Amino acid sequence: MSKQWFKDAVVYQIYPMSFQDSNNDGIGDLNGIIERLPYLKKLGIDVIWLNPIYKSPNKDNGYDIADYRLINPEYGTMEDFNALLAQAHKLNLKIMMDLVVNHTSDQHDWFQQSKKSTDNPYSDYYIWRDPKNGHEPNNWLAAFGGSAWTYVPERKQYYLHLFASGQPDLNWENPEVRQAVFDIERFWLNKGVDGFRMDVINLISKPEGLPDVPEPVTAGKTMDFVADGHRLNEFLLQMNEEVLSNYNTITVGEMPGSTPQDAIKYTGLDRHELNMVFQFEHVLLSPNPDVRLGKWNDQPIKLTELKASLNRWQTGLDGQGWNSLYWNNHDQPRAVSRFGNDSPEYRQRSAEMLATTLHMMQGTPYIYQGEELGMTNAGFTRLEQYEDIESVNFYHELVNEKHIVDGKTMLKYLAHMSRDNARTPMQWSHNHNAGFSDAKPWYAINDNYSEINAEAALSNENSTFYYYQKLIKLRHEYEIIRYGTFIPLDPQDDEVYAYERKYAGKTLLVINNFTAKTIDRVYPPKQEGTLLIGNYANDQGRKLRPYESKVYLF
Ligand code: TEU
Ligand code: CA
Repeated sequence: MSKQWFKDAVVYQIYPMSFQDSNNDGIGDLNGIIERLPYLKKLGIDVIWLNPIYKSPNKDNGYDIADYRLINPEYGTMEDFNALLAQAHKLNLKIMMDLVVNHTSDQHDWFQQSKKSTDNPYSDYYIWRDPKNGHEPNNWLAAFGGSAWTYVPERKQYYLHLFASGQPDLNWENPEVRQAVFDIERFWLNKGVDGFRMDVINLISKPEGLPDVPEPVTAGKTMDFVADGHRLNEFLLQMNEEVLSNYNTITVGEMPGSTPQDAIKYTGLDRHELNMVFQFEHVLLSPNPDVRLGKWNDQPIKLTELKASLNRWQTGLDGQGWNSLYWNNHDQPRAVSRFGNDSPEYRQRSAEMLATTLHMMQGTPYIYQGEELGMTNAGFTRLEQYEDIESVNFYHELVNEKHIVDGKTMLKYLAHMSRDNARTPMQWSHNHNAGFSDAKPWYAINDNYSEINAEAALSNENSTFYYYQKLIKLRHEYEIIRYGTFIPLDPQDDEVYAYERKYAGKTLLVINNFTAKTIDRVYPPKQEGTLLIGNYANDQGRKLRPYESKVYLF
């Protein structure tokens, strides 16, 4: 297994809007992040992934960029950004930017020009098509509801947007568009940023001729149909050759719908494309049985299915590609609420159990802000509490327009799956507004902040924070955790997730009880050796207590 620094790293994801407000306008900002760098250093992470901080009308919270070279004024100035980068580097922390180049905002100057006529310098920057029999050019559906096409009278044409209408897709077939993207990358890399997380990068090459999706039931089907297009490898290779290979970067491709086979193509060392994929299979395992409802459901994922999926990625990429490891991010519900048990009794143990399961795998672990405190879902019960474009649009589409589901049920689905669950402000202390801001925060703070907060965690040596700190330290210390081969144990067991890692004659045995019960398990050939980490005191051998985790080295 070849060794590169990104394989030894642990990434911490910051959603700037909700991390720390420094000037008391209720919105998190860059200076707020600077204030909290010592906290991240203490946790022990290596890389910070910043969600988009560029100028944006924020229809999709920064994933609609109006200018790639400007900082959104709400977050501060370019000077603030330079200071953040310098401070981070001083602490030996790297900064990874979010690069959103499948689409721009409709407010971007390129689009403002492009939509004016069919013959201007930017007319071919986006994907324009004539109407077909007076209608949309094909049956594709947008990820945030409705058709993926919007009509513009000036051009008498439709433009494609796989997400909201305010997020027109760039035309990567146009070589000028590719050069424009490469220039943006150089701009940030020349400033000294350490790499990019590339938003939905597997959607940039559209299928030739833009044919109909065979079964157009959901936006998800459209996305799967478009994903991993025939020119994707070529575009990524060109990007690598012309830009990335000239810098020492970390590059992560966000790739909904990709398979392990696809991932090897993008991250294989001999391929010179990307360092790692950020895949979606395990977070999409509980779709609604009614396909029209897509991801909206309130059901837990079956452990055997979860194991099968993660095991397939672990063994599939071993020695050939590289995984990102994550339970949650700004698009997913909180890990402990979805995969663990967020009741007061089991919240801490199950959060630590999930962390153990993930951090002992092969790949680069990602911690989403607040996960290290065991932060939970928001607990919203009314539509007015939601802000996310996906949640709000789908409520209206599925409840009011299509009458596929009733409002009460949809609210249950949102409480379980909405992206807003992860977007409530970071809980720093039990003080007013959880120490996030002195002003009214832009978004509701979870009621449980007086109990779950960083200050409390830091003053308790047995907190989840210090458990994460220990996991990170172990990864940095033990090559077997970073490079060991992954061997699944007992895939049929629907209560325990156990696996082994093997490296240089050593074995790591990782055991995780996913239930609230005390159960009994024996893992041959031996369950002994040194206990590297566990979330209960006094190892009881074959007896596994509720949400117990333990890791042996022998
Ligand atoms: O997400 C891509 C994506 O496909 C989804 O996770 C999507 O957000 C949705 O949750 C599917 O149900 C990326 C970003 O992470 C997300 O925040 C953006 O909204 C999206 O791309 C568009 O840029
Ligand atoms: Ca602020």
